[in-house]
Amino acid sequence: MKLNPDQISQYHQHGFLLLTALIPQTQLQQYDTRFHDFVEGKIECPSGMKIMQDVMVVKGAVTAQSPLYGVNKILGLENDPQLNAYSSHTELVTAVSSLLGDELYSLTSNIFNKPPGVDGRHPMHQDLRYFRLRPADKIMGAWTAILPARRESGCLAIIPGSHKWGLLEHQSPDWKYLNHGFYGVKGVDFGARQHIEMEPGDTLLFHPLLVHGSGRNRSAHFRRAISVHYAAGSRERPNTA
Ligand SMILES: O=C(O)CCC(=O)C(=O)O
Repeated sequence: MKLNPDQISQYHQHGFLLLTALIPQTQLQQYDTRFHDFVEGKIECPSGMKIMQDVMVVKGAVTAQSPLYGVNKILGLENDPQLNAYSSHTELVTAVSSLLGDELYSLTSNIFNKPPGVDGRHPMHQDLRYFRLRPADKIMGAWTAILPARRESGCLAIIPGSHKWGLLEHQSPDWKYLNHGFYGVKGVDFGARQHIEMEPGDTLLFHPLLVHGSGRNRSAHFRRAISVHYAAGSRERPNTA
């Protein structure tokens, strides 16, 4: 889907753009079935793919009633053609190309699974904290709901315009159960936070400096999404030699 000038200026102004019903249900179903197959051990993970357990399950605070209830995310979808098909989905790539240009690389890709019964919060953070590539404007995240994402089930929350704040200091929040590698921004007032409720197929494009995170799943349902971060061909890797 080629973005129109209004959508492009919305992205630049607010640091995000919500595209409703971008990915069709048939595709979402395929990603979801594949996710189940990996988590349930029906197929082996290819190299580079990792299934991460939720910290509460790892620490024994919660007993997962099935493998699906114990998984926080699958990362590294690139070597599985069926899940990697998401990052080359024509509608998504065309939308992202409207902002980053035609030469795109996948930096990271994940399926985020937020089961009922675990804390599962994702602290408010900026994705650039995790990337060495620069400039920030040449990187973009895409996050598509596979299952409905409601406030009650821990949908994404964002602070509009925060992509203009530069890279903020991050720290490990003082939470009893914090999933591995999760950091949160320090000293930020979350009062302007907006919750982005999404239907399956809805897709959020967001700038890597946009402050965002997600809350606890207080519902009886899973919240699940597939995500990729793109980098434009014209980005640079800092010389670390
Ligand atoms: O899915 C979530 O709960 C958080 C995702 C996120 O923070 C990200 O994609 O950077």
